[in-house]
Amino acid sequence: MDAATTAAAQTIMQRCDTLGAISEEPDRRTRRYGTPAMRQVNVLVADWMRAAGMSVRQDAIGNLIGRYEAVDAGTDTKSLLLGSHLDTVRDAGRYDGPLGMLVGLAAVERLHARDERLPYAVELYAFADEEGLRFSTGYLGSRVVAGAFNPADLAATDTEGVTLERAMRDFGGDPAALGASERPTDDLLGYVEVHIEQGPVLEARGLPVGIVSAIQGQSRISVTFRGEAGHAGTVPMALRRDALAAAAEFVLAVEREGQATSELVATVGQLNVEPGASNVIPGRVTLSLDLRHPDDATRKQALDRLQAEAQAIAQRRNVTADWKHLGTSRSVTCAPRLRERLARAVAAAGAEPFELPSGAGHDGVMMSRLTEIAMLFVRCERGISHNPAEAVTDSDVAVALDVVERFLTLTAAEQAPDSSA
Ligand code: HGY
Ligand code: MN
Ligand code: MN
Repeated sequence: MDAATTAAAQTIMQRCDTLGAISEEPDRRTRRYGTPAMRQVNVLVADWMRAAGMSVRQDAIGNLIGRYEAVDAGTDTKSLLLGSHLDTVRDAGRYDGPLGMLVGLAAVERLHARDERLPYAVELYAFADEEGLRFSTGYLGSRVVAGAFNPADLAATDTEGVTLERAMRDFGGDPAALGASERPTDDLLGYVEVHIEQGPVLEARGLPVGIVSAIQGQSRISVTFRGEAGHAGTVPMALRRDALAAAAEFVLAVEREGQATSELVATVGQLNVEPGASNVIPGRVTLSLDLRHPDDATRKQALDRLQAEAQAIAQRRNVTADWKHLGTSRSVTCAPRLRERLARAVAAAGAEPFELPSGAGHDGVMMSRLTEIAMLFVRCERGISHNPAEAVTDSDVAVALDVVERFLTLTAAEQAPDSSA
């Protein structure tokens, strides 16, 4: 690897550290949509984009969009989209999201440093919300760009009762302009996202990068069990309508369903117990359900089984179970044409082209509604993610940058008038 690319990779790592130090919590890394921490990272990233020769704008929901114009830009100029997200889960790592956006930024920065322009524009997206931590609605940023935003979500509230609409306005967004933030598709060459693998496959195979074949679909549900709060000392066990005991039975049913259905992953990540006192029988429990599978029909069948099981548990325990659908994203296949071009770029960079599916969701799911998509995974240590121990190496990031730059060159060659694109 040449010294300049290695140095650029080190800058990417330093910027991941800089962004990773910006959090809404003092003792762990958390950046939810629309918070001052997100405003802080947007300011920093906008400065980096402008220094890389990009024009920069913030759209109606707060996505940051940098554009590096084409040579001889005109009305028929095409655009290649790069990007990833800047928000995080709670107690997050520093690479999930920012790494992908920063590799794209570095590729543009190096074009600018060489005073080079491509026969197409490069647009870099720093999405304002992919994880959905604050409002439980994933892909909020890329949904708006893809024209898939659900206006009903404006009424979604966070744990403090703040609506998405309020948070958007406070973040400088404009709910009335969300429709205008949908990206036109007539000039698009595709969307390419670099992201940490968030799994152990590349490390197990000793590969620095991998090409994503498909992104599995997912369902996000909220289930509320309602029983009757009561005195822990006076209500006999036989007379209780314990909402937490019902929820606990359901959590184990979710685990059994995940274990019983091949390739299904089923997770209860959040559980809120009310009133939440040690001497009170829980009257109400709300939990989250995250269900994923490469095949949408299989995921739907598992979801139906779990919904029936929640009702059966509720009936047995004389409580109620309310099932609230928060969001679904279908499985998405990455474009064969872009995967093949990525494979050529990986091989030219001296790495082995290897394809693997993505268990995690990514903004590419939404962007696939606009254009063809491709993703490049970067090996991460022990596959750990959604965890502050998330780790990648400078050398793997340098390979990823090298691959992206070669991909940009191959894309330019395909734009040449005599190419058989
Ligand atoms: O949940 C996911 O798959 C992604 O990290 N939002
Ligand atoms: Mn994530
Ligand atoms: Mn991510």
